[in-house]
Amino acid sequence: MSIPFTRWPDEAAARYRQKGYWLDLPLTDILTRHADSDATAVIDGERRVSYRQLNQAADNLAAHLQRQGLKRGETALVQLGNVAEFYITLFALLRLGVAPVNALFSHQRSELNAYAQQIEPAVLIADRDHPLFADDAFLNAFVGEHRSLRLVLLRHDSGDHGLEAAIAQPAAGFTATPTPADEVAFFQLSGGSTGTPKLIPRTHNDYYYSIRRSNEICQFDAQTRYLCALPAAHNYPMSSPGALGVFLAEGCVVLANDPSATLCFPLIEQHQVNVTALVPPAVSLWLQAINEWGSNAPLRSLKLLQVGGARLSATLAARIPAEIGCQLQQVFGMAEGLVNYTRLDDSPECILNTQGCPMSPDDEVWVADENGNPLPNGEVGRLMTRGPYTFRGYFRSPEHNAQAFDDNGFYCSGDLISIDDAGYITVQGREKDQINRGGEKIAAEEIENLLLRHESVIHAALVSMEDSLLGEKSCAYLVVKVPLRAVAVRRFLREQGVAEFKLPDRVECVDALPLTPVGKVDKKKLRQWLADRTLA
Ligand code: AMP
Ligand code: DBH
Repeated sequence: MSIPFTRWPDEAAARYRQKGYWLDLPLTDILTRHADSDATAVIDGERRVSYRQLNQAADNLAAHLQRQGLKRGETALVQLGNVAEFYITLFALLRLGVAPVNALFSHQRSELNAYAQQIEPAVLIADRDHPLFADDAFLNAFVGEHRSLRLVLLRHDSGDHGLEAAIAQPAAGFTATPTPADEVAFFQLSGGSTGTPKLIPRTHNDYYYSIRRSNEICQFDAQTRYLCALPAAHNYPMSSPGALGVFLAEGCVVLANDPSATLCFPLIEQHQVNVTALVPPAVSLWLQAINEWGSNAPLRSLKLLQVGGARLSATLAARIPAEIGCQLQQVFGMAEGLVNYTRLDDSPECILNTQGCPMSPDDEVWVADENGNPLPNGEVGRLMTRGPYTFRGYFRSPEHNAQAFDDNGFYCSGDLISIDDAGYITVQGREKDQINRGGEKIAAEEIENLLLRHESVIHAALVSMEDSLLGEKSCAYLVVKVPLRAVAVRRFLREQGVAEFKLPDRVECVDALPLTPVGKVDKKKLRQWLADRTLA
């Protein structure tokens, strides 16, 4: 039994192998190659987990799951935060050949249901510390609804479901059964622009290559001490080079629950962290904290700060070397594949003003006009890409895939970019119907569909509005039967079980939504209304 997904054409796969990008090794190789190492792999609060222990823990959990009857080709729904168990679970499932969806810790009922519906998981691995799983009410309903579930393991559970207990049981005679390296290893989450959150199948071959290549560019090695303060499940802190890059290099991952300065500064100082990855709003807050404390001394060990996930202004970029005192690297990536980096030896102008260039020599990136024709360098248009680690189709989404890919397998990311003569990319805007709230992506249609469930809502449109800290926030324009206040709208959405960051920051009730000549909601005009209001 194998998980269906859109493969690369044979010709491309052969080329990627021939060039040494695809090694036909399972992702678990990242850990097993260090199975005898006593170096610290993860620092999680007071806990230090060595490579040997991490490897043993993953083996134990895999063996437990195997004894419970899980097999290669099945899927798992996982929701764990920035804890050592996240990596133990990931490697255990990869070892068994069970492909996980790693939901974000901020996700709620609505997202978990959407993922479970798509993958029909055999196992759920979650955390009692998450409000959804604090008692059994949601759990029972979820298991009742998703009949594919045969097993539940919960972190911080004292009863029958204990994840830690499963991890502690020694693995007797366990043999790994990973999926073949050119098949689905796990699913990444798309920021999305449609009603249902989309899943991205990632293979061992393509993901392992993206991690190896990232390590070369970012120069991660055994001395790397990486602070993971963004959600561990996200593609960026997982693979660019992220924690998996650190593990491959036998460095050390220090976990933080959030990127706040109060939490991160002491961790950086205590554990002599030398690299971390942030989104732009977190950079602003770090700079503010440094100015308030009057010193950047706790960050002295920091050599490199990666910033990505959302647009970084040149002004904010320039403050990083000046005020934090470390090097900046811009990262423009997507869970679908393509990742661009500024290089460590690029000129300051380039690092401050561009979002870098593709990491692989075989990333094919070009800019298309509205008709799908290529534009010359310097002109702004749609980003089109394919390559050795860029996916070829969302999981079970034929209609959406028909729109998101051209006939030659190029993925249209929905970003508007320009490429300069040196091949460096500048992100100029976005065409997809998405709000980028400080790196957290909101698919407008997903929230609009939920808003339409409200008995008073006739029409709904979610648009971005400028925000000095987050870059963008969201505003819901509603046509209603009876006036609705923002708090009531947010309460309603919370009741629909959607992640907090997706709740509209502002709500405007209007008589009618403006339409384009073809009769679609004119979101450009709505954004203009908002900008005019803010000015007034
Ligand atoms: P996701 O679909 O959640 O993986 O998000 C990927 C999207 O995040 C990209 O398509 C961009 O729209 C956005 N993004 C990521 N990094 C950057 C960056 N450095 N600058 C601007 N936008 C970015
Ligand atoms: O925003 C992203 O999805 C992202 C940003 C930087 C990403 O997936 C990545 C690097 O790998």
